[in-house]
Amino acid sequence: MAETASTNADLKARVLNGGGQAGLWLRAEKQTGGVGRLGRKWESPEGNLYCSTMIELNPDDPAPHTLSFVVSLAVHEMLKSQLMNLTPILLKWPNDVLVDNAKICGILLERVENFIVVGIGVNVAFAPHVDDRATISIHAANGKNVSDAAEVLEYLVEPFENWLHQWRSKGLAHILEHWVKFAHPVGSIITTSTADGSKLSGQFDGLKEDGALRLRKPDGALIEIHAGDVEIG
Ligand code: BT5
Repeated sequence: MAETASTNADLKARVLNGGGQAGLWLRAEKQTGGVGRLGRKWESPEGNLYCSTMIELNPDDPAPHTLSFVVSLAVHEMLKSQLMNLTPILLKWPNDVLVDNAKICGILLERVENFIVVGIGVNVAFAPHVDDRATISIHAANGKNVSDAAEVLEYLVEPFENWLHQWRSKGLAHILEHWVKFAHPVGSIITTSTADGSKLSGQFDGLKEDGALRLRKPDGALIEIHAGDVEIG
């Protein structure tokens, strides 16, 4: 579609109206009300990828919030093809994909009934300026031979379906094993902030088997973080 407020909002409404359909993708050329986590804004000018899909949960699936690792791995694979392996791509807990330490993609998971609506924004042509972090686009990172947003989605769907299948058939441990290979290394200094505004710094100590982040504080104490944001350094 040409324009919408938010592709996630559209698919959530669709589920609520009884139109939930696993595997359906929706893409908009631009969004007038793009959203991030915790009510934050997702800058959505024309030229970038804004898309959402639906996953219908099965009783045997791993915990739904761990789909953030599935989506990050799929975006990582798509970006590798777009950036021709020239530029470092880093996965940052829980759902960020960084290129040259700048944010190139945002992932939003929202549950409605028995569906998870997965929203993915990728900066293709433009890196919008935001106050609180560095941003980058595929175009800025690559320079030439850049796909347009519709093509980028084509490069994303197959890895997404593939990692989703592995999440279901091989389990979360398998997904996390791959995720950590592309993430900030164990021992990296990180600062976590949680929704109540509290911050903690220490060393990244890997992931727990449920996907929680382990943070080693300077006094040696090990803390588990289940939700929040991470800054590297
Ligand atoms: C996210 O939230 O990163 C999830 C963004 C999901 C966007 C997709 S687009 C398709 C679908 N429809 C929607 O309405 N949403 C989804 P969070 O981790 O909370 O990060 C939000 C923060 O990223 C903002 O506070 C800014 O600092 C930064 N930001 C906003 N727009 C950006 C952009 N285009 N590129 C890079 N960073 C951005």
